[in-house]
Amino acid sequence: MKIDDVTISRSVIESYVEKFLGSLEVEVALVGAGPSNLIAGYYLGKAGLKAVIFESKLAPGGGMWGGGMMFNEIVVQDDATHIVDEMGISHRPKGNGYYTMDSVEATSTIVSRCVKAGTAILNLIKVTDVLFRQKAGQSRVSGLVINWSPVESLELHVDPLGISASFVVDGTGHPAEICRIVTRKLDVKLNTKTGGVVGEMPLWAEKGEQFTVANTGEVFPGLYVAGMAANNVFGGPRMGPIFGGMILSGRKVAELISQKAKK
Ligand code: 48F
Repeated sequence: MKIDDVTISRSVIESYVEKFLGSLEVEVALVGAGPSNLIAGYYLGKAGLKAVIFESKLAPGGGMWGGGMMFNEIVVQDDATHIVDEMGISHRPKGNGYYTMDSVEATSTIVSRCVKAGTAILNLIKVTDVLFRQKAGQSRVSGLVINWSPVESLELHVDPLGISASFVVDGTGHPAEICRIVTRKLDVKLNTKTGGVVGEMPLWAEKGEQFTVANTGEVFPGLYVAGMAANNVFGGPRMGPIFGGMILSGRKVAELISQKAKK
């Protein structure tokens, strides 16, 4: 077979543009391809919702690849092993309901399952702002403002593009970037005890794991939080290299949005 460079280029550009155009008007736009949003993307795709994840870095997976202090193993507890089994990730019992997973196998598997379920991941795109509109007399987050990550990191003066979404999920992890943007730019209150981003507490795995799942949900009309962002926004502790909470949070946000989308 004769290989033609221009055909390779055209194929890449056409397929990417098709994927990108398909992401301009979605039911769910998820910010950050960490474990919570990847699991959410998998369940949203399975439920038949049109969803897309924007990830600012080259590799999706967030803080899951590196295990604990670069020992590339992570822990999952009994509560979440049914989801890990559904994904097809191997795990080894460590006693008392704890299991370890190879973090590379776990991360690559959830990335793959998310995309194969129909949720596209657009990497190297940074979300820099939200669309904010009135709908039925109510202010709501109704989309995202995006730009190529290198444009942002090089501080190039290039205008971004907007995409529309019925639901936005802040899954940006520790920084909770989207909630911070909303509180910084708009005169609105989040559904938290202070009305703003309360701030993350020090490490306490047991409390942090429960807190993540309990506080996953809508924080402002149209804006949801999942994973570590939920702990930061609502003022819960971090948890270190245990991932059951992230996994359950991802599934919960997908369920909440799927139920609302049906209405
Ligand atoms: O931090 P991250 O892995 O989010 P998570 O799903 O999981 C947290 C755990 O990894 C770990 C933990 C568990 O014990 O505490 O930290 O809550 O992934 C967040 C992703 O969001 C991307 C970022 O590059 C990372 O991959 N991200 C952050 N800000 C933006 C963004 C942005 N403005 N636009 C696009 N992507």
